[in-house]
Amino acid sequence: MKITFRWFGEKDDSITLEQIRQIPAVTGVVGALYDVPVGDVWPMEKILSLKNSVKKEGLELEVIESVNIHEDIKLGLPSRDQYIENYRQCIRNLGKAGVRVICYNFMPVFDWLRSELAHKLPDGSEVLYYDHNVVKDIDPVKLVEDMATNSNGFALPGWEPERLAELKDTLEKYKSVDEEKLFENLKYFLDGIIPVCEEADVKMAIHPDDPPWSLFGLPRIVTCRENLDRLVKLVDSPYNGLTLCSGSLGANPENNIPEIIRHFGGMGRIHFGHVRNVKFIGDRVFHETSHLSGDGSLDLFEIMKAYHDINFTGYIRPDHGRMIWSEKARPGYGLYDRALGIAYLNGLWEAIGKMKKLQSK
Ligand SMILES: [Mn+2]
Repeated sequence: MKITFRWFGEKDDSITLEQIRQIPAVTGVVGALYDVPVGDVWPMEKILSLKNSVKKEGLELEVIESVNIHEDIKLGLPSRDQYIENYRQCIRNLGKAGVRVICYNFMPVFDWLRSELAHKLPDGSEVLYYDHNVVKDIDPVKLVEDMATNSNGFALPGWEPERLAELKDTLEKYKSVDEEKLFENLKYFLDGIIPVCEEADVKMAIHPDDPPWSLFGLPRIVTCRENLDRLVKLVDSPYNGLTLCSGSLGANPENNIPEIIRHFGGMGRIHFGHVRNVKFIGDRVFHETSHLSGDGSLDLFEIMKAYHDINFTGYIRPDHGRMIWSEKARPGYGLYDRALGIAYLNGLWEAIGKMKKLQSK
């Protein structure tokens, strides 16, 4: 496995490349261009400039998270063909720059969602928290309106209050898109891009929906093993693969993460692993934790052992961490707890490998 660390760029991240480089075993950064509007082609010179700044610090830029999908593609509007064409060019440009994996998601309208961004745990650390009882009765338009006053701590990437009119219009358009239609639209997108991925040697890795269930009546399809099975068959190519996010899929206790890793990893369809832990509090109520198995509901030893058993050679990154030691950073993306997470994953990996050697003697 190759260990990477997500970085939001010089302007948007409190963490420096030098700090990332000093975390044991990290060889690469997971980056993105944040100033290119969704749907546009990523310009070659901007990609190369990002790559060069990462390279200068002795790190690789082989994974992009994310190249976001324009809403018209998810909705299946006629305008999608132009956006798919742009995406194809984007893949070619990234491939030329040495990028091997693109992480993306296919969640309608909203990206990940939490009901609290800084929930205090007894030890004083702060974590992301989700309570479906809070979320289920909220009108999404009101939710974005409320963000203006910042009264409830929600963060909805990409839905700033000034885009409210657009949001109402988009929600209206989704009334005719159910799960079946969304699968169809995903297939249309994949049919358009996977041949280019094969030429450019860039693997697509879809990120599960977070949380893995429907919100605000909008369809969500990247939620469980059964749907992932359907997804990898939409286009039967190794370039149509997965970002296996243990914390997103794992928010539903019915998803057996080690088993899912063995299944899809055995098929060669996992290209990127996000590893983190969550703690179940109740039905569709959970919070994030440190990576340690004992702190959450997922067994990180079993997860790392599953990766080891499939001889995983793809990319891994620690996912969200807690906010600790008075660090000020974007929620989930502080330096300290993610670095602790990596140290722990390194320890598990080394121990699993050495135990296997001992047992084979
Ligand atoms: Mn993730």
